[in-house]
Amino acid sequence: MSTGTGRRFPDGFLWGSATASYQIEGAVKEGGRGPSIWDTYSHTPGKTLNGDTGDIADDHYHRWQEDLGHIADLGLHAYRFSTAWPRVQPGGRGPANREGLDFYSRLADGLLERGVKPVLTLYHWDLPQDLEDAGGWTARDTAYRFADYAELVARELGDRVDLWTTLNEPWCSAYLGYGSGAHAPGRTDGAAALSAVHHLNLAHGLGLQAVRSVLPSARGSVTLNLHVIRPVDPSSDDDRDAARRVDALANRAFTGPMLSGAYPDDLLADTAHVTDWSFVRPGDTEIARQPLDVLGVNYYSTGLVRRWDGVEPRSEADGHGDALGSPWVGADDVEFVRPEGPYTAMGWNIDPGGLTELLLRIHREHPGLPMMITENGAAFPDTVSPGGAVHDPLRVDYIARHLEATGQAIDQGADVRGYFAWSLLDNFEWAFGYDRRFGLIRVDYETLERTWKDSAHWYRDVVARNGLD
Ligand code: IFM
Repeated sequence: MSTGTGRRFPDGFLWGSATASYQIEGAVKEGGRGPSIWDTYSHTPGKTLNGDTGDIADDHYHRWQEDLGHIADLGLHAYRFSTAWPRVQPGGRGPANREGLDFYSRLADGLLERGVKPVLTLYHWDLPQDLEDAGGWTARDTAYRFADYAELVARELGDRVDLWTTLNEPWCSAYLGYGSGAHAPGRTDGAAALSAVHHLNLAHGLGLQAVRSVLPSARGSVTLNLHVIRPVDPSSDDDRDAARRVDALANRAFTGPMLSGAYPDDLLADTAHVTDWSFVRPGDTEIARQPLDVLGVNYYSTGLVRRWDGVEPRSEADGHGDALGSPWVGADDVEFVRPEGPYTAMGWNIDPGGLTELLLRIHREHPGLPMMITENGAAFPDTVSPGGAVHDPLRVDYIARHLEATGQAIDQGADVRGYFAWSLLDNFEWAFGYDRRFGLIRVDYETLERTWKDSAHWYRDVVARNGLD
């Protein structure tokens, strides 16, 4: 296990941990909350492992004060959480639900009282079901409804929020939600996925404009799960082209409009047989390109691709097919190959060097853009020892290696301002239900008792010393 590089981080480096509303709150029918696409999806037989739902989750809605205690005891500088759109606006439109806003208002106050900065994400996947019924992210109107919702939250929470993040991982919302169907709302339509990509980009721009219309000096961001994609054979033109195509879909479909104000030509050409992109209207990509104070980067693993010859069976690691559709819209001749291990319980490879590479790429392509690691962490099959402790050396090792990798990017010039461990608590891991545990703190799903894992104790020390031991 390698944790002790002695690495220290720049003064003012922001240490935090992250969660998301549907994954922890529970209380799905309380406080005037309306149904979201994840309520519908998780209650549809066969969609989640063991049929798990977020109905109770970590019961954070009732235990938020206890959870704030853990955040304070960890010594975190910041806490990244999301507001649930269907708690704030139950049907996704119209006036705010007072009880929903009050919940987040109390949370923000509680954080500030404990000296912790609230880092707020407006959308971490729980779209109000009524909006999905009207077309969801394939409907342009959803982007405008998102801006209204963003304004309601900004008016309520105002300058108590340190950093406003519009969307979390729009890649997942678009491609898993509408392409592969592995996430809510479970649609499997490539053209729909690409229109969702665009309406999410538009929503990001409109949402940030709406926040700043109320709070002109609001610090704004978006969190992307940018992919590090490598060709199986770097000397093969075909494999390099496969990597380019996946990079366009996964990364540049978002960084193009959001950071450069245009979709990349190769993305439009690669997907021309799927859609004509006529849902992009003049001026949209300028709206998507709002000044960002920070780019949120979520990183877990890397991807390996090659050109598929259409004859050999696809690798088991391939993201195409099965009962589901493909998230890789229009890239039918690209094959995903399982990278070298070791792997986490998600089956994801552990490759800290990919994080250094990613941070340096963003630094090179978008100089002057500060970044924060808004999620990084690992699921492992934790066990509780007879004395009640949870020894999770693999999680400690994973986080330590990724912190060192972050430090190496900083050494080479990347402007990385903070790190948020995913996740504060074990929680509802989407289609994997409660089976995969990412928390620094264990949640017993029978009693809802919280127990610090070794990684929580270790992370508290990292935060206190501003670096690795
Ligand atoms: O749990 C998720 C989170 O909601 C978004 N980023 C990845 C995490 C692990 O899968």
